[in-house]
Amino acid sequence: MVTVLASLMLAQDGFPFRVHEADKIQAAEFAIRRAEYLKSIPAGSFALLVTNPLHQRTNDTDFPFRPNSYFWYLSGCEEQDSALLLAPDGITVNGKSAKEILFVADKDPRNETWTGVLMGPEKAKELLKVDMVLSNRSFATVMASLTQAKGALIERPDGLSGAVARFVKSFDEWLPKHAEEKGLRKPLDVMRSIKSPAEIALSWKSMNATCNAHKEAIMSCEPGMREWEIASLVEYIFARNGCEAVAYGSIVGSGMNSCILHYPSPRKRINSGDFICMDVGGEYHGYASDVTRSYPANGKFSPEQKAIYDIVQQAQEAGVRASTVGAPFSSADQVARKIVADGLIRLGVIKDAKEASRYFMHGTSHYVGLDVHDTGDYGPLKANQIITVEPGIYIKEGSPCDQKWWNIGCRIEDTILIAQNGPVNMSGSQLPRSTSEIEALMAKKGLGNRPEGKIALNGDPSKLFALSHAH
Ligand SMILES: [Mn+2]
Repeated sequence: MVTVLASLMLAQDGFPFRVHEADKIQAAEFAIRRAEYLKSIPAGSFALLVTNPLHQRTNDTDFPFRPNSYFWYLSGCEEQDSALLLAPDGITVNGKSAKEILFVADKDPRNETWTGVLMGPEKAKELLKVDMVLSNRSFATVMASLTQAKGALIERPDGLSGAVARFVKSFDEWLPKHAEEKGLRKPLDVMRSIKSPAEIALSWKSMNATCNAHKEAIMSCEPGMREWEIASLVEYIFARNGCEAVAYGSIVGSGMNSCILHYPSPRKRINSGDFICMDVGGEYHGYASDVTRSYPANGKFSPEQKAIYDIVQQAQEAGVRASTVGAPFSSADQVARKIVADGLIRLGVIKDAKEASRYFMHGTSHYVGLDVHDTGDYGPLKANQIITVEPGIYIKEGSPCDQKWWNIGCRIEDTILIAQNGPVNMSGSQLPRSTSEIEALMAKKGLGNRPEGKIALNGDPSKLFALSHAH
């Protein structure tokens, strides 16, 4: 319920503001990004970036707030109800001109009692070092006064609410009398795809937390557990290692669920003999990890599970090797797809390479950054981009092959830094991949096996009911 306050407690330096986390991207780096991006905005135009609205979960409760990635990338501002205006020829407010204006919520003691301390414009200017910071209540007036001929709202959020709804409304009122500046998002997409040293450092921390969580989950897994026990354990280890959030909903699918690519609700009981596909990643100060490991619930690969796994592992390693500076974005996909097809033919699962897409139905790579599916131009790979390599084979029950292969869903995914000297496997260097390494890890106990973590039901609930009707 009090998610905003909870995240404020991470703050250091005695300030209750989240921008003061010691190892976050510094205000100076955000200023460099804004200056760089301003060069892509033509004179006479502006770019408007708004943060995400708050989304309701159910009555009086909201989903945890997450800033919009484009907005965050250029401002460093993590507060709700904020927006950023960038215009290379300046915007004049009260006789002063600025190329960058950040709008934030005013201080409001009543509101802050419920949802946490706000910076207010003055403190925001000091902390975030944006040229001009104004109250978000002045947004509509500033927007209506803009003389620029063209403008763009970089990303239109859905489920509009609060100040974000008002920002978008003001933009929509401005637009019909002016023109939309197309193409302002692409240069930002490309900028975001090339990571700075500070971003790579945060990604590395995100990867550390994620690999730790994978190891702990693999060690802890035993038949009889529920899928969510593993998912919750993973998320605790993320938090324990500094991640504020999950980068995406944790995927822990056992048995038939291992074949559901984005399995959303891990509820099934895990049975001995089940194969598990676990795709989980933490978010550390905004930076996502995306890592998948697949393993047998009982700690021993069956011959069929091992045969499928070995093909995926071979495909994945070839895909990683193909991910070099200058290579087409699809290089990893091409080599991985060929190995998967050849392997499935060898096992007799398919007869022709064309059938392979029935069992390997997703792409092999995507960019990773502030978003788990991050931005980029999907052109030749460039130094300091971060991508995944994640081939898989998923053989659903009822597939046209020997039923000994059914319900094996296997994906191996690592997050790779495209370095000048070759690919760096950020997660794979810390986390077992071969079947023998995974079996050795599963032979150990993990945090989830500690007996004191599990309690017996205390008392008889039916007696409680009797008690409440005793009079
Ligand atoms: Mn992925």
